[in-house]
Amino acid sequence: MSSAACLFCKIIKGDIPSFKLFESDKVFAFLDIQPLSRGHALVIPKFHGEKLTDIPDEDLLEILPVAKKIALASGATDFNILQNNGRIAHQVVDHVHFHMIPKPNEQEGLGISWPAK
Ligand code: D5M
Repeated sequence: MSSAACLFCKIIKGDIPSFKLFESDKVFAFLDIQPLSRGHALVIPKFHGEKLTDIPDEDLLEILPVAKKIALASGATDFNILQNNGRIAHQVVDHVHFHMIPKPNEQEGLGISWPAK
């Protein structure tokens, strides 16, 4: 799929609205529209590529620090970082994305207050 037709490229450009959490030259992060838990976020490279293997190393290097920042800002002590490649691996949107999925603490829940600072 070309970058022009890509849903997440349109979100990066602002042509489709999102709840933005973070933006830099290479990285964009926003809330997932179908959250598996409160605060479920997506961290994506601005570089358009369908799979992890399509993304230059220098762009990938900036992803995990942003996922870490957003995980910390979520207040979740427990969370999953997940990245799917290909239909068999449950990838639905063909622009590389890392899920940050907070796991609620049964006693305290999630005290999330977006946007991340
Ligand atoms: O996950 C793709 C994820 O993308 C899935 O959790 C829903 C999310 N999604 C789809 N459209 C949107 C919009 N418009 N805003 C925010 N989030 C969105 P995958 O790993 O490909 O299965």
